[in-house]
Amino acid sequence: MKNIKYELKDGIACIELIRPEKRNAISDAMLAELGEAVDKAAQEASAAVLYGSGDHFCAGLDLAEQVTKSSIQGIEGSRSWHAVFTRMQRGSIPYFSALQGAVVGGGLELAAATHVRVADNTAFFALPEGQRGIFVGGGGSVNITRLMGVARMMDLMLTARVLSAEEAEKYALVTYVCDEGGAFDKAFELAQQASKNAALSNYCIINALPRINNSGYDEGLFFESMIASFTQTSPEAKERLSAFLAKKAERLNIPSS
Ligand code: 1HE
Repeated sequence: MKNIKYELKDGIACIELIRPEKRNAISDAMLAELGEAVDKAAQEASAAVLYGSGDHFCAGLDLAEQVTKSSIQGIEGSRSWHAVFTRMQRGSIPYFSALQGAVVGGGLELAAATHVRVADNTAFFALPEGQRGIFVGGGGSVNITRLMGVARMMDLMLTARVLSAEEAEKYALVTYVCDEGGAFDKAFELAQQASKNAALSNYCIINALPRINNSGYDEGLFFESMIASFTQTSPEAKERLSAFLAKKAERLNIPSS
C-alpha cells in the first residue's frame, strides 16, 4: 500500500493516511487502500485508530483527479466512498479518529464516519464544497448533519467558514480536544479502553445506536429491548456479570474531586 500505512499494535489497528505532500487528499487509490486496511482490521483488530501524517488530517477529495471525471464517474466515486466508509461505520469494531490541521470537505466526512473523534488544538474544520462548485459526496449530508444539525450544516456549506477545534467541540463534531500533537495518543488510549469491552457490546453500540437514532421512538425502545436481552444472555455477559458480583471486575475510574 502506498497511500495508507497499516499496523496492528496491541490488538489496535493503526491506519494512517500517508500522502502529506497533498495534505492527505483522498485519491481513488487511497480510497481503495483504505478499504483494504478496513477489511484487514475487521479480521484481526478489536478497535482502530485512524489518523493522518504531517500537519493535516485530510484535505478531502483529490480535486486534481476529480476535475477529469464525468458525471457518472462522479456518482460511482461517491458510491465507493460510501461503500468503504460504511464498512467502518457499520462494521464490527469501533473507530477512533485523531485529528490535526485540516479536517476539510471529504476529510470531515471521513472523520464523521468514525465513531469517536479526538482533535488537537491545531485542527480546523470546513466544508468548502460550495466554494469549489461541488457538493458533499462521502456521506456528509447524512453523517455530519446528524452530528451538528441541518442549520449548522447549511451554514458551513454556504459560507465555507472555518471552525476551530473548540467550536467543533461545541458543535458536537468532536468529543475531545487536546493539546497540539496529543490526538493520536488520546485516540489510542480510548481505543484500548473500548477494546476491553465485550466484542458483542461494541458491535451493538456501533450498529444499533445509529439505527435506533434513525428510527421512531416506539421502534427504538422495542429494538433496544431486543438488543438488551440478546447481549444479557450471551456467555460473555454472564461471565462479566459474575466477575462483578465476585468483586473481580474492573472498577469504574471515578474522578476524585
Ligand atoms: C490538494 C488538495 C486536494 C491540497 N486535492 N490536491 N478540499 C479543499 O477544498 C481543501 C483544499 N486544500 C486546502 O485548502 C489547503 O491545501 C489546506 C488548507 C488543506 C493546506 O494548505 P497548505 O498551504 O498547507 O497546502 P497547499 O499549498 O494548499 O497544498 C499543498 C499541496 O497539496 C498542493 O499541491 P502542489 O503540487 O502544488 O504542492 C495542493 O494542490 C495539494 N492539495 N489539498 C488535491 N483536496 C467525496 S466529496 C468531498 C468533496 C470535498 O472534499 S471538497 C473539499 C476539497
